[in-house]
Amino acid sequence: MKSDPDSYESQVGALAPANAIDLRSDTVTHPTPAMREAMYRAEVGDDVYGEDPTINRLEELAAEKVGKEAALFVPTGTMGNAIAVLTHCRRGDEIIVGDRAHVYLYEVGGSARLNGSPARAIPTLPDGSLDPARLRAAFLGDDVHEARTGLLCLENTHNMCGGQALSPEALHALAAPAHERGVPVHLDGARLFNAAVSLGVPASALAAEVDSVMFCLSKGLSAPVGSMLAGSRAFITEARRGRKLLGGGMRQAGILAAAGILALTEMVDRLTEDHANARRLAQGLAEIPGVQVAPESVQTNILFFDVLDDAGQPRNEAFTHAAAALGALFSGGDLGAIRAVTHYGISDADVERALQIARAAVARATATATSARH
Ligand code: TLP
Repeated sequence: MKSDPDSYESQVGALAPANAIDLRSDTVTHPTPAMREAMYRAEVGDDVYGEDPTINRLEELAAEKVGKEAALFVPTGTMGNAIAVLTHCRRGDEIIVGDRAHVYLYEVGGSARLNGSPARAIPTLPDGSLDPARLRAAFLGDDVHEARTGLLCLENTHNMCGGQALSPEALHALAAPAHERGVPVHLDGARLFNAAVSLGVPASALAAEVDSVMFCLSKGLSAPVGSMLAGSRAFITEARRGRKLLGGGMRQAGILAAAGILALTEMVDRLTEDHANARRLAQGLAEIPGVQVAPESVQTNILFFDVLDDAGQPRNEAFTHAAAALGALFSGGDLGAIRAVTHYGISDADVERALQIARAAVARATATATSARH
């Protein structure tokens, strides 16, 4: 999951031929030709003064899409989530989060480092929701020995749970215990529009039960940079201060916002193609002996699978290296499974080629294991 040059994903990328099919993440998408054109023509101003007309337009559009009063353009999803913690919590308040959440696993412990807010991690269930009993027991604050709970963080779609989408009803069930105790709820909706398209509901229905939501314009929506944080007007006014604190006030960033506007207006409906490709990929993988995958559980653009040799031993790393050398890049998840993510730029034909490569890579990975045992 890391992006430093020594990381597993980067090493896998370095192994690959130049025209490799890159299924490591939807973060690898490039801007569309229309985005490049809009970026070239974008009107700009100093956004720290609130004077960039393109950013102002994007912020209004984003707020409207998720049914909130206001929104803020931020450089990354990680910064959007960090600002949510800074804005909702007093220093030292705990946050409740799932133990497989991106906020917990892959954001450098930001809540603790930036706000002195420890994470109380409770079990993430396979559908991306949280164990209800553990959630109810996790709220603190009545006892003088305890820190106060400042925030509940949810994730939709859930990355490490294979892109599972939480419905409005599921979100309601998770948010209600927090709201009963006066605790705000933040949604890491990096892939909120994948969830919305998959469930056939507007994104605003998925944000209705939460006090703030972050979603990414990059990833599946293909903007080169940028995420949005949305909430009440008062929340966003304070969040603007948090963004400045973290160094995220970007001045003439309307050049980036121009691509973000197209991400929201032109790139949402086509996510169904990515979802169909992920499903097809999973079905094809299921036909390869030695691959363990559950195609019926694929809801959006992320899937996980394992490669086992004939003794039932995992060969995931050997598979990923073999596939990279043959021209298909995969990444990994928190529990060691192989991750594939479909996105803009991956065609039906790429899926078929990736399946051919996967078949050959399984043979190589499992043959190495067999010969190593003899
Ligand atoms: N996810 C990346 C990696 O960091 C793992 C990926 O390849 O999937 N929330 C969720 C649910 C995410 O998946 C990500 C990125 C983020 C937040 C952070 O977004 P950025 O990369 O813009 O900081």
